[in-house]
Formats: sequence, C-alpha cells, structure tokens
Amino acid sequence: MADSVNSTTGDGAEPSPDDRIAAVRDGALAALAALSAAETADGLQEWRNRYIGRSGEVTLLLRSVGSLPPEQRAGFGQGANRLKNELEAAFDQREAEISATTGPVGAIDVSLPGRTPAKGRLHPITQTIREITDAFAAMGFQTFEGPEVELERYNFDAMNIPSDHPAREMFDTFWLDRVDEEGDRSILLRTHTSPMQARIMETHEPPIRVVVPGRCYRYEATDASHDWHFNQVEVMAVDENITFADLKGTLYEFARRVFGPERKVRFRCDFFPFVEPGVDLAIDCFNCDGDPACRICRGSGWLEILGAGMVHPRVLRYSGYDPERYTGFAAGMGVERVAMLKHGIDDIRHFYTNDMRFLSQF
Ligand code: FA5
Repeated sequence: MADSVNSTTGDGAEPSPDDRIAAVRDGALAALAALSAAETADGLQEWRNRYIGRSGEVTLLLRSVGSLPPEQRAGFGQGANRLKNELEAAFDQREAEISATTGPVGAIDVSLPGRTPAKGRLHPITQTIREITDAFAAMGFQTFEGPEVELERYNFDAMNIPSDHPAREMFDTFWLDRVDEEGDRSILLRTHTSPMQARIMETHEPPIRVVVPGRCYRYEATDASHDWHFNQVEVMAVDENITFADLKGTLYEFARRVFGPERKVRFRCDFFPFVEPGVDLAIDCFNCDGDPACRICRGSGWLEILGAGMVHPRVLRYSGYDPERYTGFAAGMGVERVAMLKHGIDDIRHFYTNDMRFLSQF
C-alpha cells in the first residue's frame, strides 16, 4: 500500500500530488469492482482496511500533507478528503450490490441444512454408578463420597487389618512417597471404598444407611475382569438389631432392581478381615454356559461383583460404637463388573481406552 503513496514516475521524478491521489483512486476503484458477487464479508472488509481504514492508503495520503511545500498543502488535503468520501460512497454501493445478489453480507443463510450439534453423554460407568445408588436410594440409603488418597489408618487399621496382618497382602497398594514422623509411608491410593465405613461412623450416629461410590486403585496385573483402577460402591447399614437376613434381603433386592428378576444370584462364604461372617455375591456369567475357556468367568459360570458381611465388632469399636448394642452389614461392589454384566461387555479395559465407537453405544 505504501508503494502507491510513495511511487515515482517512470523517469525517476517524484509524482505530482495530483498523480498520487489519482493512483490511489484508480487502484482502489479497480479492486472494488473486481470483488466478485461470491465475495464474503471478509473480502469487503479487507478492501476497506486497505484503502480507507486507519492505516489505509487514503489515510497515509492525508498524513503526508505536512511533508509537502506549504503552497501545495491545502489543495492536496482537499483532494485526498474528496477521494476518501468518494471511496466510502463507492464501498457502500458495492456492498449493496453484493448483498442484493447474495443476501446481506455476513448474514446466515437459514435455508442451508442444519448441522447436528455433537451431544455429550455420561460415561457408562457414571451411568452405572447412578443406577446402583438410585436402587439403594429407593431402599432408604443416602449417598456419600470420600477421599481417593487415603490414610493407612482408615484403609487398613480401622478395617481390622493392622500392619502385621497377613490380610494386607490381599491388597496390592500404591503408596505415596510422603513419610510420617516415624519415617513410615502412611498415605496411599485407597484400595477399596471400605475406609469410608470408619469415616462415616466417626462422624454420624446410628441409624446409618449409606452408599459410597468412588475410585479405587490396586497395583495388580490387568486382564479381562481386573484393572489397576476401578470403581466400587460401598454399602453400609448400622443400627440396633441389624441381622444377616437384612444383608441378604437388601442385596437380593438390589440385584433384582439392577439386573432384573431373571438373572441368577449366588451367595458364597468368603473372608474379609472387617466382616464376620463374610460372603461374596456373584451373578451368572452372560458370556458362556460354563465354558472353561470363557475369559470372563474362567469357566465357573459366575462373575463375582461384591464382597459383603456383618460389620466386624472390632471395626465398630474402632469407630467408637458399642458392638454389644449395634450391629450392621456392609458390602463393596465393583461397578465395572456390574456394567459388564448388564451390557455384555467382555473386557473391563474397554471402559478406559476412550474409544468413541465403544462409548457412543451407551
Ligand atoms: C473389597 O474390596 C472389600 N472392601 C469389599 C467388602 C466391603 C467386603 C464390605 C465386605 C464388606 P474385593 O477385593 O473382593 O473386596 O473387591 C470387591 C469388588 O470389587 C470385587 O467383587 C470386584 O467386583 C471389584 N474388584 C476388585 N478388584 C478389582 C479389579 N482389580 N478390577 C475390577 N474390579 C475389581
């Protein structure tokens, strides 16, 4: 743009002031006429910036008035102002012409087919957590959440697993490097949601009926039904006179609500240091009829979804409850396992690979 303002004549002499105005005028009008009807608002705006904008060629002409000999200044200034008005009028006219053929410049063409907005959705595990907590809410259970980075004291000691107890080996644990005053590592990524049993009992009075969804972490090898991080929902009821029949009735009702009445449920004795007696609950495998090669149930015909039992008297006592007066049941279920059974998913790792072909099915 500076070229036309400072251009010289072919013989090297400075162009006259009138020639400079004429050169800008010719260039600007030619460029304006060349803007095709297909031109967008951008093309018009570019032209405006180049010629009559704040740093446009006409503005530069006007700014150069001061450098002319005094006798030329008034005439040149008037000529440049006239050019500015002329180009503004030409611009308005051209814009109107283009609008007449294409519609208002920059306007939205409402006759174009619409674009479907991409709709987000909840992750299948979030959906499953909500289904589980809803099923328990209908039975009077409140939902709580707790920390994923947990103190050893809650994850193990409060759960009747002191540091010298072999049951610690049941949990392959991610420890944080931070050490306490004794030089021990005492903070970890929780291995289960059970520590929330103690946290809730410490801060609440019976009767307690709670469910606690949340992530858990274990330093273990992954396969079709095990991941190194997964979600659990802890279930706990504590009051006077809670019995094993309450545990069975509640978990059967949960299974009926979430899986439907036709699915088979199996209770078996199991050991967890924080319950007595302990059980695990399994649902019949959707993938096979006891085929030994089944990668989900390894031929057992069942997929375990939760551990449960009557809250151990030591756990009650640790949290300040009198086990002579209060009893309770607790359970911890794997959310991914529930989702696998509900939707017939044959590998737990599908949930966390972020493959839209998988996720968009839910
Ligand atoms: C526990 O974690 C106990 N806290 C459960 C419990 C709570 C028992 C209250 C008694 C009273 P377990 O390690 O079995 O137990 O895990 C419970 C459930 O979490 C399993 O049944 C399974 O569904 C799920 N789970 C455990 N490990 C994994 C894993 N690596 N990947 C996916 N799901 C898992």
